Amino acid sequence: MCENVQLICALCRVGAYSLYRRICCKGPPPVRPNICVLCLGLSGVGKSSLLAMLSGDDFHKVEPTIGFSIKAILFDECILEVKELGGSDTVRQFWDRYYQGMQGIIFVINSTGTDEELEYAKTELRKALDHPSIRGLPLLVLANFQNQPGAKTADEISKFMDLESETNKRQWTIQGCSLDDKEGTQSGFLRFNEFLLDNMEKRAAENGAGEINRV
Ligand SMILES: Nc1nc2c(ncn2[C@@H]2O[C@H](COP(=O)(O)OP(=O)(O)OP(=O)(O)O)[C@@H](O)[C@H]2O)c(=O)[nH]1
Ligand SMILES: [Mg+2]
Repeated sequence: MCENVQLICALCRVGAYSLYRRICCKGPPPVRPNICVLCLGLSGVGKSSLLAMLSGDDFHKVEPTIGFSIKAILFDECILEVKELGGSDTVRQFWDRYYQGMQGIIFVINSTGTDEELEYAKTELRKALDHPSIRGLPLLVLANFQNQPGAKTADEISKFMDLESETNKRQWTIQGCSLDDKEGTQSGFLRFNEFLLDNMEKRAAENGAGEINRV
């Protein structure tokens, strides 16, 4: 009789402990991968403003970027460490010094630009994409200034930039965006993040490294 009571008490203790573990001890959430990406584009196309908007900073106060600036943007699935390079002529000639070790590339375009300005942007984009350190990296093109009259759509920009020719070389996506459209801008990043994580997994498998944490 006494033994039965002891057994029941022991079972109750195990049950209570399991319940306590289930409710209170879920353990820390899995660590999100930290991914380093570059943000390029001609001067004044809105790189700093969009990055400030996404990280919740005041985007009305941005100054032209001298050299480079780094911003961490938190998403559910990863943390993007974005290195923005200034787009002025003097900084642009040194862009390629920053390519080493990057895991993805964001290219911002002013969709209201003239054909001449867009040709210029296309030449700079091509130059970057053809660089050996950038080869194969996922690409996000942001067709910014969609809140301005006369802006070309993301489809029109995609055709102009001949992005289709990248399809066999890397995963890419284009997103129309503006400072008035945080949600739309974020949706482009969510697709981009998936590509970045795919690419990380692919590279980890090639190098025989362990799995990455995918939340
Ligand atoms: N109307 C409108 N203005 C924008 C938009 N995005 C950026 N701007 C404005 O464009 C100007 C230049 O923006 P920046 O973010 O400094 O541009 P940037 O590409 O970082 O320029 P650099 O750092 O010089 O290479 C700022 O006055 C922004 O407020 C947009 O979507 N719509
Ligand atoms: Mg800037």
